[in-house]
Amino acid sequence: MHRRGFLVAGLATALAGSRALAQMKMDGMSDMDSMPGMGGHAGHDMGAMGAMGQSPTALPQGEALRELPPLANEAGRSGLFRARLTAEPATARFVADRETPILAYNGMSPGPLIEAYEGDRVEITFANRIGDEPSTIHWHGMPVPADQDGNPMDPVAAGADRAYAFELPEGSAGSYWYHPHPHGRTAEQVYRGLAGAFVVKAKADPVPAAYGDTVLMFTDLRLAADGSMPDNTMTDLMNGRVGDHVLVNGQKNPKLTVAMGARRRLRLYNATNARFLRLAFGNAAMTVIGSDGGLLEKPVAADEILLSPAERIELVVAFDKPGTASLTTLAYDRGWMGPGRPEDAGLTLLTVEVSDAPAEAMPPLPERLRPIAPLAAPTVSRRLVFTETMAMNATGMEMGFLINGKAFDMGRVDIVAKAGETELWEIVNQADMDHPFHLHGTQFQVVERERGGKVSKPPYLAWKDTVNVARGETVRLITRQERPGPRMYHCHILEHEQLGMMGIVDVQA
Ligand SMILES: [Cu+2]
Repeated sequence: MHRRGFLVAGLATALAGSRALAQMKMDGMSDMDSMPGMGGHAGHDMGAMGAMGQSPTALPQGEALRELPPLANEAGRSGLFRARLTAEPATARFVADRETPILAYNGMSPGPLIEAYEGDRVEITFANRIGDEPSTIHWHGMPVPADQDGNPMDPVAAGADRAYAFELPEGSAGSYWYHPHPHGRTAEQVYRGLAGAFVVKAKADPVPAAYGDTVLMFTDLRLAADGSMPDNTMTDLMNGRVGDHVLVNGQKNPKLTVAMGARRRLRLYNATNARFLRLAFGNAAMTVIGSDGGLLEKPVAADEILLSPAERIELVVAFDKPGTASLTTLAYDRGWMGPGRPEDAGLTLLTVEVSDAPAEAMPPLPERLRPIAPLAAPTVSRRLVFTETMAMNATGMEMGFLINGKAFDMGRVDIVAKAGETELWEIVNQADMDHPFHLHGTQFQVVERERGGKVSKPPYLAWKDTVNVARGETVRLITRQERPGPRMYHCHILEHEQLGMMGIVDVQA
């Protein structure tokens, strides 16, 4: 605590010339005095800094839940999904009398829902019309070739088009998403609105169709009084940007109406930059049926779930009691630097009205969903140590989010791996905050966690591409890259990724 206190107290006075300031200038901040609470006197007033961006703006609640509009398939034949995604400035009306400039895919935020099937070929032309900055589309979690993955080494220039093409292999059904991944600009492009869901459906799905299939995409909105989205602050850069309103499919606490006895299949996406969502469904029973990379082997009942940034989970929720069933947040301490820790408990994200009239009898969930083969014994092991460094030096305040002591360098390969080889990755979090670890190019299996000398096994086998590594925790996972090429691994608190917590594994044939 002493260290943190020192650093935070020194922060505002040391901003000039700091790496963090350079970052903020890149993000469009030209003048520190334009930040509320950050004038020349702010050095001692951490309360003002913590209040930055806090907005009393009220958003309407209780509107009928909007299902994400699907992206139309222009191919006109089965086996091929062909479409165009244009990223461009747009406006949204979160509050009645104010327009909010956002970034949108095809005019929407979240972007349109892409639904394709295992075995399909996907051809999507991306048009970058954001303005004067590069972008990419990263197909988060999807088994696409390295040169189609939209990584930072492969930018799409402002005004340019780029065709992405890949096949969806058998067995790849799951809840993926797409978002920009350009060097140094990912955090801002995402919080301004660029993210969408990509659901790969199984040809034979064991989950009863009567449950429906609804994506709930969580994003995190901060609005200034004039309706605009404020730029990132120092607090945001340290902790990752947490907004004032958690939205579901772009709406605050929307309403879903179901008949008593209904079961609903819900795909929950944490598409926020940095908000940890520990969730419970009051008055309704949750069963986990899937993770980032598709279905589990069998359903697992859950009282609560933790969804860290970029994670997804598939649930079946049983609405057996009449009245109201609410999806709410529980307290979760993910480690917070400095003042301004946001409220995280007691937020209602979705309200479900369960009518008295009984639903038509629903078929039961099968006891087995699909087999998951455990990855074979690893032949290589790697150790990745996450640290945060914040120190004063001659030029000011230096913030670093590091892996094995190094900040990301696009010209450096950190790990050389071999396609088809099974590896054990040990992710060691020696920092003061939780860091959700994401690996591109493949899905992995978590085998154990260790914290305070206690080792625990995960409650079930699952395919994951993102896993939270709590502060002081070590997560061991097994992974295998099937395709050659460079792949990113990074913290999915996007501000941390941008400030250096990322590396490259080069997979060789
Ligand atoms: Cu992080």
